[in-house]
Amino acid sequence: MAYRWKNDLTPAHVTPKALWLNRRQLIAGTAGLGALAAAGAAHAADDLTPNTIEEITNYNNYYEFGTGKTDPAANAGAMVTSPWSIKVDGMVDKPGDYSLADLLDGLTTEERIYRFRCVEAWSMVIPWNGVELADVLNKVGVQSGAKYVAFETIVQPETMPGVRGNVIPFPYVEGLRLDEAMHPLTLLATGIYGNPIPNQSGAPIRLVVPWKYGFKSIKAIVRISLVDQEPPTTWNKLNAREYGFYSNVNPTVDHPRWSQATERLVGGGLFAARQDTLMFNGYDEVAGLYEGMDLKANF
Ligand SMILES: Nc1nc2c(c(=O)[nH]1)N[C@H]1C(S)=C(S)[C@@H](COP(=O)(O)O)O[C@H]1N2
Ligand SMILES: [Mo]
Repeated sequence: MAYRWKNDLTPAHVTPKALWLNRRQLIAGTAGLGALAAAGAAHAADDLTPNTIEEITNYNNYYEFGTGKTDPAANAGAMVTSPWSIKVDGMVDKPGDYSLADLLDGLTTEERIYRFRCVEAWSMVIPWNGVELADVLNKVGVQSGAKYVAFETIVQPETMPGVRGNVIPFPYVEGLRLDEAMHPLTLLATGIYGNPIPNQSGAPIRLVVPWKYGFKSIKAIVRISLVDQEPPTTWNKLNAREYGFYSNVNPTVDHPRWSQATERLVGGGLFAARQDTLMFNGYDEVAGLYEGMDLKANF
């Protein structure tokens, strides 16, 4: 594993022991002791204490289930997440309708403890389990003309009150530039705290792009398309002035209606000070993806 996990893996002492063992087993079982040693050596100085599962699953944005922060927890229980099929199409060698198991077969599931920063200026720390999106893309074979990856969420009106209420246009869609999608920080998450990802958090599979605002991390993915044009994205279509395609976390580019310089850590307590928001949410290793780009114009 050549990649350095700056800011991502916490020391064992902040990870509950059962999860730590679980991670060791996952790593040892799939990639051997070399990977285990690399992961151990990569423990960064930055101690991220994950939010509790209660915090992570009771303060959500998931407009298919309503616009309130507790609507997803209240309403997502009836969502049908099995069987699950993902259409892979566009500029790929092996297009098709994959079952979730087939798409992930043979790939390494890892634990990644990431900061999560919503554009609304709240944040959490979430211990995801998932595979690198790059592994999935390499498996289906990206063709040379592809420049972007487009994603689509399931539309399940029977179980989704927000879809029936038409609160925003559905399906929810998102997209990444191909190099962003291939970056090793970019995950397709299938779990949190070592358990299958809860419905309100994006079951059975959702994107996690830790250096971008949370709305890029699309939930309940049923379609992944390799395309050569920048794909439409839900919040950009709704309000292009407020939500750009890139949406990299950037404390120097304010939202038109609020500052992005600081954030409120969910679960930090009533009297906790706001914390400074970091460029790229602290994931400086992605800076090279944007070299030469004006990040104020391409916000
Ligand atoms: N399909 C879908 N994906 C979505 C959303 C949504 O409304 N629908 N909300 C986004 C927003 S704004 C955020 S901040 C994150 C929230 O993820 P969380 O609820 O797991 O914290 O999901 C993103 N993915
Ligand atoms: Mo968000």
